[in-house]
Amino acid sequence: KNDLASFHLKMGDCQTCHADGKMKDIKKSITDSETHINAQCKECHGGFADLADKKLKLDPHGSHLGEINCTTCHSGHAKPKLTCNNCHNFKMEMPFADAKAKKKWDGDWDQDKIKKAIARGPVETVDVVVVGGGNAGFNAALSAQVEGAKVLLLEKAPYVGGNSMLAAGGINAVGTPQQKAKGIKDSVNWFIEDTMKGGRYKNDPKLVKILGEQSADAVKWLESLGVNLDDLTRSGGARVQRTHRPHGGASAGPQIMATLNKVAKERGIPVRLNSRVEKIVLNDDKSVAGVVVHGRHSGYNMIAAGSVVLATGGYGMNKQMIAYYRPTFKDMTSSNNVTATGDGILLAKEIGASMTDIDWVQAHPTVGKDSRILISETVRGVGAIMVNTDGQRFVNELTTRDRASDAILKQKGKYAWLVFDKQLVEKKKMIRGYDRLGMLSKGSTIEELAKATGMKDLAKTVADYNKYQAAGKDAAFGREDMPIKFNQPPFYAVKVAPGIHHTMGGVAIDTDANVLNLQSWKMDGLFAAGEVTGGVHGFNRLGGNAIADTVIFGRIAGKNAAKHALKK
Ligand code: MEZ
Repeated sequence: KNDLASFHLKMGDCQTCHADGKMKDIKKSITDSETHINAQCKECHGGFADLADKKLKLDPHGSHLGEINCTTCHSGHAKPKLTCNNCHNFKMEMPFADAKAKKKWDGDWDQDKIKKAIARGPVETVDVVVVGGGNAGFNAALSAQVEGAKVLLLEKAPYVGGNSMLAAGGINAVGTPQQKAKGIKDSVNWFIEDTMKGGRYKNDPKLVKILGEQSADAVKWLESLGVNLDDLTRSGGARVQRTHRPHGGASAGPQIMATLNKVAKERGIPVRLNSRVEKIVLNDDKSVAGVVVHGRHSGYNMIAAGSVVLATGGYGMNKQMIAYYRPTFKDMTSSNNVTATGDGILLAKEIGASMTDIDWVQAHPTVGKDSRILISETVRGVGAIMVNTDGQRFVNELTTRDRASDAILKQKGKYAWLVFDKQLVEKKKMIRGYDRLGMLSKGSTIEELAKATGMKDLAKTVADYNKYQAAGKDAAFGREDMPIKFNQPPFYAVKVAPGIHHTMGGVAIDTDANVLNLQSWKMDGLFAAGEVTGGVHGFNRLGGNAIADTVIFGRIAGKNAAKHALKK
């Protein structure tokens, strides 16, 4: 048979696993996180660094997913999954591809099994359950533990990270040593004003105030854990450079997530993978009693907890929810992780939580056309211009995302090109990544690039832009920051179109990250942070404010959840 287990028969025989009683032992050793199996894989094969194949242009063992479980892609008797192709479109051969497909373990939520799990009572008790293993979840878990709480983090995917792992940009913060070193004048009030203006003044000002005031501390905290955030760039809608990023132009998200995961491990916080929460259980007095979790191997079980933190992310990959809340975006691509299915919103709604701005969905203007790959706002921040199919600029590249997306959708073909030169490729590791993915068109002159892409007016546009850049004033669109003159070949272009990126609305929270009910009262023991919530970003989120939101409100939620549980 052509499956991984049969292949490994070389090492032993069927009896290695199937001898009397042996399967029982093996089954017992299989936890939902599949830790034991993965440890066994690594015992023979080493880690991903050992498996990385330098000869491959794109190596699945050396990706931004980091050291995820081997079983995320490979399984014993069943067909392997090319997890990368949740977002990419690689023509990569998977070994044992013709093994039989395995039944999905995480189909519908089974109400009958949920009821039975509640009736059986809790199999485990902790102080705080954190639902979701992205940036908000890990920050909540770490903060809850600092308060002395026994914490358990549950993640439905076979790997952690959610949308945070895909975050390319960085974290917005004001008053940091990085801004000081670059002589950037900024203030908390400017941060707040930019965020409110970007959100069309529909944000909750109390939440935005916290975002601005605690942003520098959020950067300091991430740095204290080992994240490098030395670089600064300017994101759309910000009046100064305040997006903090890793130096060398690497994407921020993978670095942050790898660090948080490592620190959680070092601090002994259990992170349980393949574990989807399908119910928040309430006591008769409506206080939180715990959750029902559906584990890939363990099935349905209730876990008792004094507090629950929802950190499940948004609903950008839930087609039904998009079609319902934002029908005009229903056929749009999405930059989101497959995990962004709105679970937390559904869980909270079911027990009477109130929602804020639930129908506000952000389209990021620059997702690679016909792909799910985000071309980071950083690319415009460090100098790229955006032009239409004729090679003409049509918008201030650093305007807010809603305006840039609307402007693109009015162009011929509803797409645009980002154009830049060698300087950006040298500066930004992430751009070299787009090149490896085959997304860039190239020309050794602007004219050559124009010919390759059919942008007839590109040479004139670039010449005009270079004049504005030299004069320090964009006479065409009022772009405030023009860091590069286009004069270093080769020249590059990448085709982009708007894609669903962030769902601004969600569970209503107060400044302590308590979830609010329909009467705007605190729901006793229920907290939430990050993209699952609404109110922080209003109708439009600024680039760099998501990581700020997830770190700041993740920490607030974790701390308050712990205090609440410990005082019970
Ligand atoms: O905050 C973001 O979503 C962001 C900065 C994205 C990006 O374009 O890199």
